Amino acid sequence: MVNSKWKKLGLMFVVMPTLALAACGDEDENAETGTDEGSDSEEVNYGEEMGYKITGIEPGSGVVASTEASTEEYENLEGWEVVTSSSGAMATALGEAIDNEEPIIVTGWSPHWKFQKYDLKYLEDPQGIFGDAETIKTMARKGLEEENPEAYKILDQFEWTPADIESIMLKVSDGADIEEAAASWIEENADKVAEWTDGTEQVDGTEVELAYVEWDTEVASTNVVGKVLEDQGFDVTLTPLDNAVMWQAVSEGQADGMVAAWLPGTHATQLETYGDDVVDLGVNLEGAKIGLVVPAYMDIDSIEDLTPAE
Ligand code: PBE
Repeated sequence: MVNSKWKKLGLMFVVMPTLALAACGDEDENAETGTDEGSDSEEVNYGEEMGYKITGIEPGSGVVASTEASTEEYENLEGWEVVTSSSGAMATALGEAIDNEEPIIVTGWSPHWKFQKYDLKYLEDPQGIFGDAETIKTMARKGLEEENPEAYKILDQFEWTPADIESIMLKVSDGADIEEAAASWIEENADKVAEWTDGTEQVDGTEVELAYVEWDTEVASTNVVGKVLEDQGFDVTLTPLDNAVMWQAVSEGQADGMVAAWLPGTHATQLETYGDDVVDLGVNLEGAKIGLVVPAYMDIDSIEDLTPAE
């Protein structure tokens, strides 16, 4: 599979190298050391320890937008900041914080391998800013059904479960190559894949282009679908883009489709902007969720347990 020609859009990710700051906080005034403030009390001020920063991911992500909204809506998050970077940088910061048993709040989502690797919890969200259960949906460009019916049908029939996608994400987080992990999942799940290709014929090099964002979930799903298409004889291009640009690309027909639409909440803004110009092929995964995620050792349960910045 080829990676794209779209660099000209200039909208690919800029991965900011500032990740570590979010995790460690620039002020290293560990409450545990208890130097200034007699902090042997259980009342640890996590906010202060974290510099009132939430470790975000890509700026265009729905979960970052919701987190920014939460800092406006929750009075107790007054003065908090969402530091954006990339999904990879967030995962690194989370791992480092856990190694050091430091507090950290990340913009999280499920399915995700982090829940299999670490003991984590979602903070309760009494105001419902992060929504409830999410699904992941597939969107195709208008005209694909007529112009490339085999690809359209495979995209339409693609669906799987959190356990399926997590098994791939976990391997990749342990260092496996995504193309190899996708290929071996496909081999081990031939029955499921046969349902996706059911009723379609092999093609001979027909081009198909899928847009995606480099979130772990979408890296896994897009590579699997891409490989299935390739095995059916397609000439596949996978194009990593910013979230809004992914939607735009499908709506304008520059990409044939994507399997990365998080709804009803996470990408509601993008659906509103581009929804009339894409074809909704339905849910490909049930049981997704977004929210603020912390290590289980942190002694808070709700967003409302955090305190305003001083
Ligand atoms: N995510 C993963 C995306 C959707 C997929 C939750 C990081 C987002 O927030 O837009």
